[in-house]
Order: sequence, then structure tokens, then C-alpha cells
Amino acid sequence: MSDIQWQPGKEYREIIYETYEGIAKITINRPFRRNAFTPRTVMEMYDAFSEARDDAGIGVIILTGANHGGAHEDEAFCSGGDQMVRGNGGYVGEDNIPRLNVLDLQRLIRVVPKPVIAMVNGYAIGGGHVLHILCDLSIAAETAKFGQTGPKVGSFDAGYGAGYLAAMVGQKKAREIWYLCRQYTAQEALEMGMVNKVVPFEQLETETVQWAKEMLQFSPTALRFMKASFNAATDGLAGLQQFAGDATLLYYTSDEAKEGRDAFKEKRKPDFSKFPKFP
Ligand code: S0N
Repeated sequence: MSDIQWQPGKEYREIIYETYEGIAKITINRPFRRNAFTPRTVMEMYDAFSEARDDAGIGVIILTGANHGGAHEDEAFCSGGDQMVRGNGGYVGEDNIPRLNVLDLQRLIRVVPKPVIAMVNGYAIGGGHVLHILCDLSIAAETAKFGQTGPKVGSFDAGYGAGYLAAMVGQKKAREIWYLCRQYTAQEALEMGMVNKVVPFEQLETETVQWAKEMLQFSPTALRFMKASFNAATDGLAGLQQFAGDATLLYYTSDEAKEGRDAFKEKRKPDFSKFPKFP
């Protein structure tokens, strides 16, 4: 897809984790099922996103799907939950426990304090469509297709999959997407405002990495606060918690906060008088 020299990272069974010059790439690797996710796929993605979050050398994360190498029109980003392992109370993994653990992953994509780009190489359908919606940015191949299928296949995502989608494309369009279960072209997704850029399939990775590199030149703290700020506007108290946590992190690095800590450890009264009371 490109000549970028990705370095292999932690090994998984159902995904691939790679890095390149401050960028982590997480690839769902189940092309034979259009990159549908099982509980294990989701657990591995959760682990990989945590890995990228904890690595101070990583500034941007890319989420994509593995190509099977056929016609570009047949490739998939992710086709949602794997219907073959869907039990009566969720998706059933090797431990026989039915789970809806993609919800944990959705939260992590939201709160990881680094921009996440969905590199949409093909079908983004069902729970896979929700994953691209949740990423900070989406860059799509011209041949990618987008849509929800819940009402057709007996499932629904009434959380981010509904409310956040509506915040993005508007109430009427979001209802159309869910009520009619149609598929939309990349160009239509661009016009709806749920994709940032559409490029020829062959240029997808180069373009996505270029976007990542541009962001890597900028202040990571500024990007972190902007992400938290956008989330705070849509995520209620959970969004505010993320924003407030980032403010606390910044405060911890100040001499003012250190004075409180040091005074406690030195068993003395803290002296905050020297710190400015800005207007
Ligand atoms: C993606 C589609 C449109 C591609 O069509 P195409 O190119 O004609 O390929 P197919 O021949 O259909 O597929 C090729 C092979 O891949 C298998 N496959 C495709 N998708 C899945 C899938 N989702 N699960 C399992 N297998 C899949 C096909 O069966 C075929 O295999 P073979 O060759 O052996 O016959 C088309 O494939 C399509 O429409 N796929 C289904 C899309 C779908 O309905 N997905 C599920 C939607 N629901 C969810 O994602 C659940 C949401 C969710 O996770 C969630 C949300 C909120 C709260 C909790 C949850 C939760 O459940 O965890």
C-alpha cells in the first residue's frame, strides 16, 4: 500500500501492531471475515491502544483493517461484530463468556490523549462504522463504503453510534443511516462531514501518514487539550473528567503544585504566597 517501513511491535493473533517515527498503526487482521471483530480482537485492540497510549514516543495512532489483496472495492476496514460468534448475550470468545467489550474500546479511543486516525481502506459497516466515527479523524479510500446494519441484523448501538453520529452528520441524516441501513460512498461520507479526506486507494497510507506527521510537529499538550475539549462538549461528566484530568496533569508539573507536595513531605506549612494570582 505504501513504502513506509513499519517496525513490528508487540505480537497479537487477530491484529497487527506496528510503529513508524512516532506513529502507531493498529490493523484488524481478519480479512476473511471483512475484519469483523471477536471478543479477542477487541481485547487485543484494547491492549494495543493502551500500549500506544503508554509509549511516550508515540504521538498519533492509526486504526485500519488488513487488505486481503483482491479488488479494492472488496477490502474492509471493519464489518463490526463477528456474527459467527454472536451468542444470545453478546459475542462469545474462547472463554465462552458473552461480551459486548467493544464498548470499552470505544471509550479508550475517545480518552487516549493522542489523535487517532481511522484509515478507512474499505467497508466500515455496523460496529466497524462506529469505530471510524469515534476516531478523531477519518481518511478514506475512494472505494470505501460506510453504513450501519443494526436494524437489519438484529443489533444496535444506541450510545456513541447514535448520539455522536447525529452530532456529526445531523439528526435527519443519522436517522436515515440507522433506519434505512443503506451503504454510502466515501464521497457521500465526505459530504456528510464524517470523513476528512478521500484519496485513491493506492495513496491512502501515504496520505494518512502525512497527516500524522503534520500533527507530530505540533505541541502534544495542545493537541491533548483540544481532544479533551472536543470530547467534553459531547461526553457529559465523563468528558469533563478527561478534561479535568489533563488539567491536573499539567498542574502537577508546576512549582505551585510541587510546593504542596513538598510541604507535606517536609512536615511544614506550605507557602503559596510566591505564586502569582493571574487575572
Ligand atoms: C461488509 C459487507 C457489506 C461486505 O460485503 P461483501 O463484500 O459482499 O462480502 P461478504 O461475502 O458478505 O463477506 C465476506 C466474508 O466475510 C464474512 N463476514 C462479513 N462480515 C461479517 C461479520 N460482521 N461477521 C462475520 N462474518 C462476516 C461473510 O460471511 C463472508 O464469509 P464467507 O466467505 O465464509 O461466506 C458484508 O459482509 C456485511 O454486510 N457484513 C455484515 C455487517 C454486519 O451486519 N455487521 C454486524 C453489525 N453489528 C455489529 O457490529 C454489532 C455492534 C456492536 O458491536 C455493539 C454496539 C453497541 C453495543 C454493543 C455492541 C456489541 O455487540 O458488542
